[in-house]
Amino acid sequence: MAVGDLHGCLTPFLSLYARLDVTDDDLIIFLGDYIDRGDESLAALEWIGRESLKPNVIALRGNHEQTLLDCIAGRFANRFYGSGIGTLREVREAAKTDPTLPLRIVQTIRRMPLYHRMEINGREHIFCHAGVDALSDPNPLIETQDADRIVWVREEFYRHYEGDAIYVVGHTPVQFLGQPPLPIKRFDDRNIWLIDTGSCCVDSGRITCLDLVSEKFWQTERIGCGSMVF
Ligand SMILES: [Mn+2]
Repeated sequence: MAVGDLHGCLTPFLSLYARLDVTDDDLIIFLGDYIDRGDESLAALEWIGRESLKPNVIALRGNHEQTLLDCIAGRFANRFYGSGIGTLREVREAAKTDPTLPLRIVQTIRRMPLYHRMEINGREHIFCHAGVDALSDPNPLIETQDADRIVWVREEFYRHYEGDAIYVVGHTPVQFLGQPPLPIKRFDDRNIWLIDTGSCCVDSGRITCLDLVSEKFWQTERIGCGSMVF
């Protein structure tokens, strides 16, 4: 089961997740971007941090986690982190009573892998937050990609990727591609499942969970209330 971008909307996600009857035999892969834009960023990050310690849960890293990590570690100036200002404020406030919090956040994010490869129904699947840069090579090896591209790439991936492995990604809300808020299979006739359905970031936004074995999916109610500009 893959889970698309949460973006700080933990409560609606957890009420959906509780209804899915997930067991220890199910492998759950979260595609990243747990934080920013919604108002439960810190709670979402702490929840995914605990959840990712379970052997059947993989929490991948998104560009928002990477940016938060870079800000806390001082590699990235906070003023450039527009959508994360609220999250940084939340962290700074909570750290006053819990001084180990920033270190715990750094450890949680450092533990998040960039991708996961596995076979499903006899086909190779690669799970990651955004994709790979396929502009000059239509089937690049994810192992040789810069971490930055894996969590940030957009058109260079979904307009140019031509490989046989099926990518399962989030990062770009399907609504931005002129689609209704449903997961997209074989985007633009490529081997890409795109399951970021906007969360709270776009007007028709919701959070999507997709079972790759049965191709059934589940969604929260519409939680998006704003129109985002990326
Ligand atoms: Mn993203």
